[in-house]
Amino acid sequence: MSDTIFGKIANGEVSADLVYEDEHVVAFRDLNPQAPVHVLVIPRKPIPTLSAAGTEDAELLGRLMLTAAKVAEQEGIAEQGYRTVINCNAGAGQTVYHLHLHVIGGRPLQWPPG
Ligand code: IU
Repeated sequence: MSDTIFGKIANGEVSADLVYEDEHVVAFRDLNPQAPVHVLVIPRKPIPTLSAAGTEDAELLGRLMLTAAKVAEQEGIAEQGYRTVINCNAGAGQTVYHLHLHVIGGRPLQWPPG
């Protein structure tokens, strides 16, 4: 259940700068922020990566998205605009194998991303 650092954050074994939590998800500030606001939203359930999620996770995936929007409101970046990103597997830059949604904002964002 807690074999990655994010699993340990989810179960409270490792501390993080939490901005939101409920029984399903936890949101905390990224330790190496890429923008003035950079929050990671994770499920408490240790799904390793997006492609490992199943139809049984549909509601949980929806909760991740809705939490991202809630965090953006809370952080004051909703109106200006923000980006949500899921890096899936190594080729996309995933480094921690506990599903996480990046919420990035507070500065102008370029498209396409690198
Ligand atoms: P990625 O999508 O797997 O590349 O993102 C992992 C993120 O987790 C990355 O932005 C790291 O800065 C961040 N992070 C963290 O906030 N705290 C940690 O203990 C570790 C990584 I390890």
